[in-house]
Amino acid sequence: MLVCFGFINTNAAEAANQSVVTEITVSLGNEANELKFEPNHLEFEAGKPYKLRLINPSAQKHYFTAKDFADGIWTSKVEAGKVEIKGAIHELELKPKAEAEWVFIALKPGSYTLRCPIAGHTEAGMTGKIAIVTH
Ligand SMILES: [Cu+2]
Repeated sequence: MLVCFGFINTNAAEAANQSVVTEITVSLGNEANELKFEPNHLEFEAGKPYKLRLINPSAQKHYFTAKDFADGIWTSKVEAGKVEIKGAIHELELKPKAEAEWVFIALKPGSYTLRCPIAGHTEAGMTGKIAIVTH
């Protein structure tokens, strides 16, 4: 599944979108404890701000690991519970029922790999693709 978060039809719409943070939710695992990211294809537009909401509805912990992607964005902050972390980050671990928000601007166009490095999870299909595109 390809999820495209851009929806630009006119220059006016583009101008209106400039200051709007696009929110995206990605689920790490699910309530059935399947080992996958939902969605597992993400697309961001270079130069635009995003709030990536990560949730873990499953009964086990998972990681959101995408180091090269993390190097291709400018992280403003990560918020989890009452904690706010400023600056670069490469990997997030989410315990069962946890959630976190990653606020960043997509910068470097490219195709990046997402995975959960917990033993057996990548092998079981807990992987994804992240694209940063230019329009
Ligand atoms: Cu996992």
